[in-house]
Amino acid sequence: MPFNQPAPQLGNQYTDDRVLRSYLARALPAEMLKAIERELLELGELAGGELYRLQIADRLNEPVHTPWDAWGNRVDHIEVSPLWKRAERLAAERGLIATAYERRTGRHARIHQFALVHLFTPATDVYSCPLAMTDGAARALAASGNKQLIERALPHLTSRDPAQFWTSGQWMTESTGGSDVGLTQTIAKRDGARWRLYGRKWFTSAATSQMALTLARPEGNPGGGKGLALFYVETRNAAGQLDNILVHRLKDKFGTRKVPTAELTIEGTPAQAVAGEADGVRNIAPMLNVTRTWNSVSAVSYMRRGLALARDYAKKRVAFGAPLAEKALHVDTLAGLQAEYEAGFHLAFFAVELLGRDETDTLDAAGKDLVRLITPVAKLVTGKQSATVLSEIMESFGGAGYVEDTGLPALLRDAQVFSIWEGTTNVLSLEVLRALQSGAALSALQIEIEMLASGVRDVRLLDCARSAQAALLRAQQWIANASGDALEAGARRFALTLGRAFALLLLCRQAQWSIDHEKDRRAFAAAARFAQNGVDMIAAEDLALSRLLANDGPV
Ligand code: MFK
Repeated sequence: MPFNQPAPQLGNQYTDDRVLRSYLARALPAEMLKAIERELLELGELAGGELYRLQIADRLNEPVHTPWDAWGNRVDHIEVSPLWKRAERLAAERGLIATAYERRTGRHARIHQFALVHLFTPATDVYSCPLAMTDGAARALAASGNKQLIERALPHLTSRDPAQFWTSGQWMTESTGGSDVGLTQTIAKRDGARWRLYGRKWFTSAATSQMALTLARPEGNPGGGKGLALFYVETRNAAGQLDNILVHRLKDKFGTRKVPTAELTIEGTPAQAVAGEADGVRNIAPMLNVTRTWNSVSAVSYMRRGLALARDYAKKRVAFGAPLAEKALHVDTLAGLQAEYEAGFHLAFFAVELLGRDETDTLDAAGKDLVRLITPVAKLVTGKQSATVLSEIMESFGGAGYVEDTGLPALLRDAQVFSIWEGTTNVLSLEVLRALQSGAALSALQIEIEMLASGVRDVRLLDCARSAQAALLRAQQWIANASGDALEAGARRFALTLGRAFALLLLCRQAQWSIDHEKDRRAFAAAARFAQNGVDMIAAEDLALSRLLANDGPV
């Protein structure tokens, strides 16, 4: 009988996730956690059971675009995979969006919602993409104060009834640029009380949504982001057909293969202005901040999924006389990855907490500046971590990790998107510099730093907290002295240092709590290891040398 390696298995993804459970036990009142724990247990069971089996079975399915029907009618039908159909129903029924707007858990509603997101995302092959945009659209519409659109769309976007539930697209990217959105070429022309939009959208994720928020330039407006306006579009007319929207093709992407990302032209699509006839980028910003928070939690949840599989495999896989879980070098490798996950988790959920506090009006102006700072920081740090960790996870399976029908390569391909969409690492590093301009964000961060550090008592944790503070101080000294091109060139190192060092402090807080309340030193081990992994990226690079290197000669 030849040897067959037992496959890695998943258990209940809530029960098994010590990091999520310990965080919720600290962050939520005990009675509240008790009240919502059944939801988490059920979703955790689905994620590790039925959905995981469905993911494996659904592996080769991808969305299919049918432009024409048999009789020559343009239909642009997009059929998503069975997993995604199941995910859409579940998302509504389990309140993946509704939870944040019903606020059954009051000011903790965002923590509650994102705990569900953390369990749901890696179990549904990035169905979190349309959900993120749906949540972002709900937030941007609510922030706009446009009563008519709020009454029209919000009940659908936040519904728990699959028959009523809508998802929303976020149509920003054009071929002129996914980052420099001010170059948008789509034109808005007046048509009585409403508008009609004309243009080509180059990267419309999840093109199956019932509505979208998009940017277009009202005729006669100046160039740049300020001359754009934010528009609300319902994608289908009363007859159920796409309303002057042509889907050209679905993108042939490296990962997120289940996400029906389309190129489309809008050729007179009816639209309503959401908040006036200009300042579109400013008005869509609430949406971006929500989708970036989804991105952070999703990036972290992918690390968790990879680790859950790798840990189970390490117990079962015997090599050189013992299970991998007993091999010192394998243990050392997984420990480094688990530390990245834990630190990323606490950074992402800190952004979640800030979003919640922002929505429930408990933040002052400095607090709002802190949201603007932490949201991109969390997104860029966790995005980078996710791709790196999933690459190592693949390697931890040896050759099996490189084989498609294990389902493992898809994890790495999907994780690679988290640092790209919703603002690349570099674009968000520049956003971090803008967030500092008011001057209040760093002071607000400093208050958080001191509060976190003052709660640490364990002697070895104190060392970790001190190295985090030292890195944060160095980052602050660097930014106080940098200017011009040197400031821009160092922006990524600055943002990563801020994020990783702050994540270490958050991890120290959790570790101290876990020692005190759970007699558990695993979070402590994570903090010690994350400090070793490195949090200080500040370096005095010579820009002239960088130019020589990057351009392979002077330019
Ligand atoms: C798992 C979940 C993942 C989610 C899946 C979603 C899939 C969707 C796929 C996509 O759509 S990916 C494309 C997403 N696109 C981006 O994230 C755009 C990236 N580019 C940027 O973020 C640029 O920095 C930006 C477009 C904002 C630059 O444009 P501008 O016109 O140069 O903007 P500017 O001048 O910096 O800001 C304009 C106004 O908006 C300013 O306010 P004022 O008018 O009062 O001066 C800014 O302060 C404000 N603003 C910009 N970003 C903001 C913001 N306000 C608050 N928060 C922000 N983040």
